[in-house]
Amino acid sequence: MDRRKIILDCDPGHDDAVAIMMAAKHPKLELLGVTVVAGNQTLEKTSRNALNVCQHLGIDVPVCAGCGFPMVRQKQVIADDIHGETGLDGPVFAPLTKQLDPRHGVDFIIETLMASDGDITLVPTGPLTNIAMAMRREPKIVDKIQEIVLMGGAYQLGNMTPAAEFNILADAEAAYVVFTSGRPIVMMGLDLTRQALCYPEIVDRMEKIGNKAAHLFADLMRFFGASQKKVFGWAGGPLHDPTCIAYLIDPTCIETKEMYTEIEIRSEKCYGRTLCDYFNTQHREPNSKVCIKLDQEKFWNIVEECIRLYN
Ligand SMILES: [Ca+2]
Repeated sequence: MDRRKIILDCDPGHDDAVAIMMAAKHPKLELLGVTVVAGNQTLEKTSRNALNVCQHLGIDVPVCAGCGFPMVRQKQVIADDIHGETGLDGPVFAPLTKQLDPRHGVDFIIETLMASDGDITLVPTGPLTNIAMAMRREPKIVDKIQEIVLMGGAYQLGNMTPAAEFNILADAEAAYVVFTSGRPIVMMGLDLTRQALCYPEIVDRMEKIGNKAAHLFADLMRFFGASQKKVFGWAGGPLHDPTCIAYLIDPTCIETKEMYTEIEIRSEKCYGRTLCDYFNTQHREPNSKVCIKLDQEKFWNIVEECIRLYN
């Protein structure tokens, strides 16, 4: 069986950390590298978090720091209310010895795609700055991208503003570049990821597996669940980013609908909205598969399967 080659571009982040955990060992996937972007916290912190997760779980792939600032907007939005001061509050890690790969994340994406046969899927689970910058710096990469499976946006309600989801709001211009690139996009928006609520009984179920990944999952999710309760009033935290990995492992766990999706970058109040044309009112060729429904039983089984792959 061919393993699907992926580059995970992330901003860890609790749910990003679980996405790294799931992507690294599954026999259906080949994780070529992790590129990091500012998002849930500053680039310095998200890079450190990515290294900590890889070191802790023995994941031996290059980790490359990318962009620390959005393409156009002046201010980096972070999510310290959800992810804490470090961006990955909760677990305690051993002193860090794993180092960043010397390549810039954008260069890593360009070099890896250019050397490929067009068989690499990009999996962005943070703001889209690195992906958009790579597309602008070397437009020849665009045709080399097999598919972009991303977490971001919403066809219904936002989480940072009534209109916008965090990853898209944090760098809407970058999202605009990606959604107008012409490459196939699968969008895990909040409508989908809010169906992946990690309730305490799920945390207990995974923790019982008893290996280092299971304990890390539990430490991450207990902190994350508590923040989600404080901010949104939910009893479980939505495991946003891992839905991308679950989809890559078994696409039948998620129902999608083809839509034309545009990114709003000019409005003051709706900046960062993903305008998904659910009813095809504009009669445009769809540019995205927007995810609608999660098979929760399958999803949690995939998460469990991934955790069990560790010693
Ligand atoms: Ca993320």
